[in-house]
Amino acid sequence: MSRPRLFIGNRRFSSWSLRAWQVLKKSGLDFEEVLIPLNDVDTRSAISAISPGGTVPALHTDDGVIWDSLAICEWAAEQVPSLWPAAAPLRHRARSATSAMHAGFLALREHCPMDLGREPAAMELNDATRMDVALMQALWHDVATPAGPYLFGEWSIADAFFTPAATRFRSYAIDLHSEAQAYCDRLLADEDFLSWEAGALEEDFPNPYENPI
Ligand SMILES: N[C@@H](CCC(=O)N[C@@H](CS)C(=O)NCC(=O)O)C(=O)O
Repeated sequence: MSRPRLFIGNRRFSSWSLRAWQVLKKSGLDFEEVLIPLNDVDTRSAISAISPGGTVPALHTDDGVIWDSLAICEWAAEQVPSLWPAAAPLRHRARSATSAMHAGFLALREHCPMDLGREPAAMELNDATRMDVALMQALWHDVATPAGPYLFGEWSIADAFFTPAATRFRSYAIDLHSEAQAYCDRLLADEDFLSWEAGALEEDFPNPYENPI
């Protein structure tokens, strides 16, 4: 079996790539990573050549291509089931919370894009974004297992899905309840996240929000 290849976007901006990459790291599975710079004149053709969905992350395995972050995480969990909580009720909650993040919180995602190079600074939030911030904190409060330390006990795919949100709350200096802030601090102290972030800060690609193509 050849090494799976994970195609990712810029570490600084590609929140979907971060999720899949962090889960593959936690899985302990061997993989190779290939970075495709976003917001480049060649980006579209480069991504289309490796991803039927036209997006990164995309994972190439001997069995074919998986081109969605959650599908890549599920591929990893097929081999390393501990990426989801072992107890069925927790696992069901973890999958539900993960799907909520994968499919929702659009205002927060659009209005506060992940930018690991941004100096934390507050900005005016619109109503929809403020609602997303409140809803996410309520979701965490409702689903979290008190045992901790992560949302569902041990670190799981759900925590990978919320890590980019934690970076947004920090980058845009968004006030959180103390419980939510403590959870974000834990996510941002994760060693794999810190390694991704260090790589992001070394990147020298144009900022797509300042120089859109
Ligand atoms: N639902 C997809 C979303 C992936 C996505 O939107 N990726 C962005 C980068 S973060 C992308 O590839 N954009 C294409 C482009 O910038 O041309 C997933 O979960 O993987």
